[in-house]
Amino acid sequence: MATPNQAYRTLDAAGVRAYVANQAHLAKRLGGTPATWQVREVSDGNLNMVFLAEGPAGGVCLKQALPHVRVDPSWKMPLDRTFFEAAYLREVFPHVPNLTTECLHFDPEQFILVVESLSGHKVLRTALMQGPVNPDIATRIGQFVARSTFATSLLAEPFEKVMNRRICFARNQTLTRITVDLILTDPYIPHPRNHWAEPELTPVVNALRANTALRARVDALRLHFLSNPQALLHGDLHTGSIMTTEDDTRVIDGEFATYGPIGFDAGLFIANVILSLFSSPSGQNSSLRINMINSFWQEFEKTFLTLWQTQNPPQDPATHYYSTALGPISQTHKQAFLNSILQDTIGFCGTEIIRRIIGYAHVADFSTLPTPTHRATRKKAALQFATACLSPQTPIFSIQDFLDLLLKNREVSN
Ligand code: SR1
Ligand code: MG
Repeated sequence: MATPNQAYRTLDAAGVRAYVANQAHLAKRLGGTPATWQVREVSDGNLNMVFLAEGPAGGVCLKQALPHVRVDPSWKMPLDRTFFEAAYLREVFPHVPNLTTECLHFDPEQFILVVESLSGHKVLRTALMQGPVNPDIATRIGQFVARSTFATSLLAEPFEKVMNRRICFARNQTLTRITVDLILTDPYIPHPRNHWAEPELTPVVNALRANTALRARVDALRLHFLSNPQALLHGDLHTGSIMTTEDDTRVIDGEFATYGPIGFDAGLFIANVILSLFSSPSGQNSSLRINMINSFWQEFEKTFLTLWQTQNPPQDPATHYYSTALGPISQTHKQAFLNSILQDTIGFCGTEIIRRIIGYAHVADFSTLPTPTHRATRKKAALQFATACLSPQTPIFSIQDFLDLLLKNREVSN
């Protein structure tokens, strides 16, 4: 399945038109005749080709895997990532139907995935770079993470179902390798994939790498990521994986889906809001971003706990984890579980910030700052904050402690 077979062809816009025309259920969504459809390439991420096809009745988004990384053709890659994205959507869509897209079609020979078109939506990273956004967007992502992870965890289903799904997603090894290398390994060692433009960052990078306590924490997080299959993760929940309007928010791009610790998804989302905070030209948008992080976490915690309290466990008594029949002690155990997710979230948040500044795949957010000096100052401050997130000495026991620390670091960089 993973290597191109004889039938595989990389599509261009004309190929997309012909492909959609050949799939009756997709052609019907667009309406009209294929000759009247608008087809345009909108590839934006690092890995795949993406097209929008629109007709008089509606549109679809078609994504095709390439046998290499889109932004680096010398980096060869198997094609099966589209399979995992389709499988992820099929698993989580029933639990978050208004917060992601439905898989309309998957082609296992052409490695094509088709979902509904979100042509009226903006990428959240771009929206944040352009100005204020509706803070409810973060609340919706809190819902998304709570619902998608709870539903695929042992708290919601008998272990046999969970383990079968784990077997499936354990095969997503090419993209898991990217995560393990790019987020949790490379930035802490000299590696040709790392880069940064500002020479002022070099002493900060050297200090990071000389910090043995920090490196031990990252080591522990890497092991934790690979050995704690708490729930099915999106696996790449940055602000480029979220499309939004004022009142509608969808999570896209679940190709990195894998079982892992829930704090990984939460940490990546929060880290990318923080990158936006450190790169925002004036301090005026800080409170919006702080509110977003707070709302995200409050909603995540509330929704996850409510699902846990109210969902009738299946008949199997072996799934009654922290049963409410245990009285107050069950609450204590549930809260301890949520607290451990917060600790994971803070750790993975630190690693995501670091890799987006000195690793392979940077973020566009800092390009809104006017000069290289401004960019260096803010990136240094973000790295200092990430270092604190990964320091065993930093006392962070609640989301409020975390936000206080963040504000302190942000103020210093002004
Ligand atoms: C080679 S892929 C680099 C990055 O792009 C994806 O969106 C993931 O974030 C990955 O780490
Ligand atoms: Mg992506």
